[in-house]
Amino acid sequence: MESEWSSEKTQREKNPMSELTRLDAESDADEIVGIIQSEGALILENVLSCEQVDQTLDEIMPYVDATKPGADDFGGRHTRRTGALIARSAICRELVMNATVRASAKQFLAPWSDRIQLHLSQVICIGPGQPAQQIHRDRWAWGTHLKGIEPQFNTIWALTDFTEENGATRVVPGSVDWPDNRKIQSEEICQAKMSKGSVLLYSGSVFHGGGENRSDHARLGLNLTYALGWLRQEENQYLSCPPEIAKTLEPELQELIGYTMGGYALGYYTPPLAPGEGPELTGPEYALGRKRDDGSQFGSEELLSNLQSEIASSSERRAGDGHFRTTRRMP
Ligand SMILES: O=C(O)CCC(=O)C(=O)O
Ligand SMILES: [Fe+2]
Repeated sequence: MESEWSSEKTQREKNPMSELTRLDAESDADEIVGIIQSEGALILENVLSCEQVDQTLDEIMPYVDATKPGADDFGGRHTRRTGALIARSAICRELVMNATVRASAKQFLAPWSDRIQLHLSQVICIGPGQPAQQIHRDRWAWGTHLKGIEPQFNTIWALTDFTEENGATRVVPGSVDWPDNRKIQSEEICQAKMSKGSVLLYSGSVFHGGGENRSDHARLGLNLTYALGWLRQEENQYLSCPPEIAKTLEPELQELIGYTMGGYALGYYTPPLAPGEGPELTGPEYALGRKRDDGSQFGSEELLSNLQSEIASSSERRAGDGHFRTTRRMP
């Protein structure tokens, strides 16, 4: 695929604060993660062929066309957001499992969790007339409580060209460690201009937002994001992809969307059956027919021993201890 942004500009010849780094699709996780850590975002060029983009559009457009525009300014009143893509689209399942992206997400999030999970799947269709979205951090889905960690690794797959006019994502390179209340200046913002089939990779900590669409056509991006395995997901995967559908997916994808334990004591359930008809505490895999009723257990022995090693090597004081003591009534 040819475009005005690919070819020789793939190399890192750029003004650091005004353009995003562009890498080719064969780049490895080490290189990707290094750049995301320092700059907060990059463009992986020409990951999908035009045919693959067209196939993706064939699968998702019936849902996008039937989607109502957003009901508030943040989501965008001329923007349509369409989810449940794992349940609805075979190609989206493949994209979410993309080896380079997953390896990068896993490596980026590894300091805080062995397990990563899908955080959300959403087509973002920015229509003509949509003003620029408020600049934000995606990690604010959890408020501002998480400190000192990177909770999230994100992708936006361009399903149309992303141009200055049609609302290419606005990004503030290098903003990952700025204070949450930092006012962003217009000269600090650049746009993720890229040809369809390219992918914007960005940290949950980088300031960014959807661009203004001044064109006469829609801008289509596929937002697939990953988070630490022990956090709540932005899109509730158990409802967007319930067990009847999740059963039909490959086990690795089942686990990626959340049908596994998030830690030794995180995510078990009890099927609410008549007395004696099912297990008590068991893992989510049971709902997909992948686990036997072999007795009540939080998580596996392995998860328990991982937790015990983590505790043994953790010497930090519990964050907020002082506040806890002075503001809560203790028994
Ligand atoms: O569509 C885009 O370019 C970005 C949208 C975005 O950042 C969001 O909705 O959180
Ligand atoms: Fe965002």
